[in-house]
Amino acid sequence: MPQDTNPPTLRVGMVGYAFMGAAHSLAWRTVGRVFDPPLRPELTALCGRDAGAVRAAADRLGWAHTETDWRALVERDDIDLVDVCTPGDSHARIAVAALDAGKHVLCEKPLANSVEEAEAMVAAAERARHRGQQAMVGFNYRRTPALALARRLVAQGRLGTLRQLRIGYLQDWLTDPDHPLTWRLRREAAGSGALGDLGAHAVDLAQHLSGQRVVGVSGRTHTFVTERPLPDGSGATGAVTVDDAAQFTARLEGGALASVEVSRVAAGRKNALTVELYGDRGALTFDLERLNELRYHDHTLDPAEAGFRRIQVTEPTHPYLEGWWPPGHGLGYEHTFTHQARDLLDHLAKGNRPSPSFEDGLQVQRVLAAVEESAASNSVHTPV
Ligand code: SOE
Repeated sequence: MPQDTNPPTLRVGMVGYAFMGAAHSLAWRTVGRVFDPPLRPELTALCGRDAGAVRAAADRLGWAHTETDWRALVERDDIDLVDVCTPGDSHARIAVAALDAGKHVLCEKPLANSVEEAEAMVAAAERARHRGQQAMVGFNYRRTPALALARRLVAQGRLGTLRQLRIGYLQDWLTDPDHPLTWRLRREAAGSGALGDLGAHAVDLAQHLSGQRVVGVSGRTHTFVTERPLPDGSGATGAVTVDDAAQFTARLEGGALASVEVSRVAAGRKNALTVELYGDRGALTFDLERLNELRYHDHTLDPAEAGFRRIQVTEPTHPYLEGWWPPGHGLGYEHTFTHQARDLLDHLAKGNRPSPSFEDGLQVQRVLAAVEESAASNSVHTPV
């Protein structure tokens, strides 16, 4: 629980206030009430294009000032960190300008819409680091306590040599062909579909949990609904230019094999992120729909007694749990963002490079681009 001291402040400016903006706002407000961060975030200014809407969002989410132009936000003298929660097509512009203006940056995932944009962001982060500013990309699921525990167990060798990873991230909000053609369905705004949005989490988790980079992929993407109604209600339709679903296999540098499946058309699956890790000494499984649990199998035990057991990840000795509730009371999706804020504040206070860095975000982008290339080359072998 927080101590009664007054740490220095970190004045935050945020661009975007929809789903992710709301999640980040709650995190910035909560982090100092639960943990004891070395910097105290101040919700200084919120930016959005519509003056009335951004003011209403600022009042609701607790921001002091508003801006309608992100350029004005990044130039403000009373901002230390810019939090980028906009669609992917503006990440690079805003993050590079903010870093060049001497601000720290937190940027939502995926880092960018292309490898080129991500490279420019890494170059800006490198320049900024020499001046003392840091950049981090927001892969929030790393901060789910059960997945942080999974990483700890893998690093301790409890699974032995990792052989196979299976990661699924399935949603169903695009199952209905009448779902409108919003920005997430347009390549120029979103970069890609389920692959970039959900596959980015899967790739980051595969690499983060295993401690190994992806070195080769073979993939397939598909758009099941190719035309959707325009969001203006006119009745006209437009072309969907991103994938609805993607599947790929990958080889990791340590020799493990991974298979990844992502979808926005998996009827009945709302936000089903599942992770399975298999090594020669044990295995772990996780399901975001039961996010306070991790299942662990110790393969070194007598087979007569071995088997998956459920670890309830709510002990104060589990990652991030020391600040929260007594054992068994459980956390949710939004807490991952609070943990992200806590870790970032720690890194900033120590002057460390935060993790995941923009370099990590670029690596994920390269893997996603390789999957798209593989899918486009469509090397299909027909059974004869
Ligand atoms: C939408 O598919 C979305 O909000 C993603 O953009 C998030 O990263 C994921 O956490 C939940 O689903």
